[in-house]
Amino acid sequence: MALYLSKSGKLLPHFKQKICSLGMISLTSIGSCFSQNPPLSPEHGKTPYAPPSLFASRRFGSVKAENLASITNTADSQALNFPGGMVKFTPELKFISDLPEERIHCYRVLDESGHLLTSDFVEIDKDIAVKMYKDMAMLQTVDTIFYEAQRQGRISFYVTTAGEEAINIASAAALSMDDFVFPQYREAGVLLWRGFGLQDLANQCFGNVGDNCKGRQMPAHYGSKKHNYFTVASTVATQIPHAVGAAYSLKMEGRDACTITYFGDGGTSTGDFHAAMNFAAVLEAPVILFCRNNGWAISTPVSDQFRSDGIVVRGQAYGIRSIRVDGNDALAVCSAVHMARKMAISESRPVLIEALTYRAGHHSTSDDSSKYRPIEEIEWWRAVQDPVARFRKWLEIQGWWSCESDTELKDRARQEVLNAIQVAEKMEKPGVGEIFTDVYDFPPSNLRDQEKLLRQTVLRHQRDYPHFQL
Ligand SMILES: Cc1ncc(C[n+]2csc(CCOP(=O)(O)OP(=O)(O)O)c2C)c(N)n1
Ligand SMILES: [Mg+2]
Repeated sequence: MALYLSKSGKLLPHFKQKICSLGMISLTSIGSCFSQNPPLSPEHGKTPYAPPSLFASRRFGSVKAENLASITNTADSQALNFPGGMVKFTPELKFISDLPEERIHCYRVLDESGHLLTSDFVEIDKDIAVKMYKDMAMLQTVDTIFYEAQRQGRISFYVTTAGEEAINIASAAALSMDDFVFPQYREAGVLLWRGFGLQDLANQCFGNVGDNCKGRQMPAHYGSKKHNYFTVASTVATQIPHAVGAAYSLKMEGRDACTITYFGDGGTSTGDFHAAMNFAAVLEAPVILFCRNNGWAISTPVSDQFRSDGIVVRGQAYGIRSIRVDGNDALAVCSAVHMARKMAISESRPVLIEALTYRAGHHSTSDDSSKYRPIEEIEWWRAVQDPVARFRKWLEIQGWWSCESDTELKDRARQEVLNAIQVAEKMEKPGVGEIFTDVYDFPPSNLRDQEKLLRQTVLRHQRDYPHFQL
């Protein structure tokens, strides 16, 4: 522990505080704050040592014990010198309200017809904008065809990103490849943006020898070390504390990178979410906590999950800067993540983003959402709030996209995805023995016994396990 802390103490010079006013912080004011930050040195290990004061900064100021006497005698007797900082007294017997008079507003850049509503956003150039649109359209195609493949019995499970394409692609576009991603399971687009190919996606879903998870994961539970994308774990919200811990280690190493973790509204109903929020705030970890509030946790609506004004208000409760954005507006998402990343790294702090969106598909292939929500609700979101159509309209207004390019893109995307599926389907499955590799150099006796038993079972019932390679 001592070594751990002394190591992190050396990094403090990289994370000098900038003074920003508390309260509302606009994109423009953040931008101007950044220029005050010293650039990170590439040779982090060689930074001159500064006395460790791991969390020197943004705490409520506390008064040292040796100064207590002078405070009590001279200073404001209407304040309590509490260990967590000075607190003013009040003669009013008044409780803090449970709900604010007005809900936190939602930051939006594009209206439904693709027109700009503000100039307060991070501009992107044509190449990036067109790639964003192409990847969003590709993600839709992948979802449609993989979903159909599951319905045809070719893969066992699938989960789509339908309705959340802007969250996937626009957030990915605002990150650096050095940033580490800790996904829930509805963020395959982030991986696509980073260069994980269609064949890689298909191989994973078919669990064949080309799958870098060696067939050990459920379909759509991707992971890629090369792309700094941690493997999806079905257990909701376990990735949030992992992202905070990893962010803290990036900070200790003085890396010019942050982590981002995605989770749904349902994820915030877990203990892991709250523990992670508190750790992130106290450790001042450079992590972006990205909540996809899509209205539903399988069949549980958000109104049955929490009574607060959504997720965004929890940021302040934990001492974390936060923003609510329109998750179906690619420019709003991209701007918010871009600024959050800057704040996370240059100020060494966590940032919470709540993106309002809608799960436009079923929860997964194991679900039928028409059983618990009105079809009209789904149709309205699909027709009026489609994030891909909205971004396309903006591209067309910019003169960067046309009907012809759209038709060509979608035809090609369909062909490429179908081709990837056909190739993946024909590839062999990994050998049975692979289930037992990669954890121990020398597997313990219980695992060796299990492997023996498995091989015997497959041999005895070969007709039931046609794909098992012994
Ligand atoms: C710890 C845990 N509890 C319950 C489940 C079952 N489960 C799987 S997904 C899910 C809903 C998650 O909803 P949300 O976080 O809003 O994500 P969304 O599916 O809406 O993207 C639940 C309860 C689980 N996988 N893990
Ligand atoms: Mg949800």
